[in-house]
Amino acid sequence: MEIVKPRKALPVVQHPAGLFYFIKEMSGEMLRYLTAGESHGPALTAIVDGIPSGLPLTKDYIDQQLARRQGGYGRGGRMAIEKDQVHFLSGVRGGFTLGGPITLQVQNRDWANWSETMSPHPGAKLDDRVVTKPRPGHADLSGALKYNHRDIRNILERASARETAVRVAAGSVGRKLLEELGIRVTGHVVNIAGVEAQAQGFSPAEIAQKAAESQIYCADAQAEQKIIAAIEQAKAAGDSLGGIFEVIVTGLPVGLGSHVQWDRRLDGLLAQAVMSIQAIKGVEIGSGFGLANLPGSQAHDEIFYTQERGFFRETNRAGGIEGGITNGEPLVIRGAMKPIPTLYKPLRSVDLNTKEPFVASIERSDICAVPAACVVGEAVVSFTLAQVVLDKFGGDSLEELKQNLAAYQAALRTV
Ligand code: EPS
Repeated sequence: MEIVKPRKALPVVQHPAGLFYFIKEMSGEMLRYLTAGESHGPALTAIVDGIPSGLPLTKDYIDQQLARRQGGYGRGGRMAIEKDQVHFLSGVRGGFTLGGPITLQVQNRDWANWSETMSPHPGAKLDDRVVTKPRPGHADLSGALKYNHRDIRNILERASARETAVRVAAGSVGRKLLEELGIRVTGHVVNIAGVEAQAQGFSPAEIAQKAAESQIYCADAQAEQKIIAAIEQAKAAGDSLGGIFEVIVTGLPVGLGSHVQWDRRLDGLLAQAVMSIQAIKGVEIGSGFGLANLPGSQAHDEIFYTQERGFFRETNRAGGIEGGITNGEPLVIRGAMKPIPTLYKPLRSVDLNTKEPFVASIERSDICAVPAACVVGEAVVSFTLAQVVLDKFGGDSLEELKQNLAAYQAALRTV
């Protein structure tokens, strides 16, 4: 354990030897969130702790993001039931944050159909809708073994990507904070089922506009048609499809994250955030895996300087991060989503209790949720960036944060 000079009030622990130690404040710990809730429980909840006071925040702002997450061609029957909306239970008054914990709640409309099965009380119908057949690709089997459950429902309810609804709500708070500082987050789908979308030559604002007009949040209308046809084909075949989304962030100051410690490197923090989204199997920053194929002379971004622009680059293969630190270029990060493992065309598996092989029964499912994952990607990237912004600039009110950032930027201009 490392002893550090406290910057803010830090938790103090009693050391076994009787000495008091300060716990090292982890990167991002000033701002954090937790989520709670089951897919067919009454609601999903998030507590966001560490947002400064004075941030304008409305239900409409968050609901817009929730609606985007529910959209996208290829969604299944559940989305016809839900109409996600946020309820503020604490931390916001008159459209502004107060500086205390913000509690966000998204109710599950499907709860009406599950209230007896999912009841927390001893009278719950626990024999209802029991799941004993683990689906390959889900948390079903490993979760049931680890938590010693005989009914896989006790795992799948929490493992479900339904949880991402409230993660988008929490991420939207981070996104709003970034917007106030002139930082913009744009997401778009760049690949579904191997169909590549071309967005070269478009600015992030153009990409955002084109993606907003697309049924699959893709900036390439030709690719969109091919992808919709592929989703239709997969649906007819009882199959599911994965893909890749990209998040671009502009307006980031130089110097977020740090090279000095492994858990402060921003690329690592972002990769963890994106990888934590259900069904994500790969993360890439900038040219990512492609860099492995290039000689060093073609893999880096040469440095230029003019009085007018300061330091700048002509290319952005690093995706805006060098040495774990933002370099002033746009952040570009991609997440690869595997095809949803709940299939109409089931895979072979083995019953948890009888150990008999079976072919899974058909369950309601989405065919493709890559557009939804893109919105979740924007949310988790926003939250992580809000964490490192507050880590570097601090401030208990938005005004103080803005002053701190402005002073840093003014100092940078004198370099
Ligand atoms: C999910 C299974 C489906 C999806 C769900 C994620 O739900 P259900 O089991 O109720 O049909 O619709 O996604 C959402 C509910 C959502 O809001 O995105 C899963 O198993 O992960």
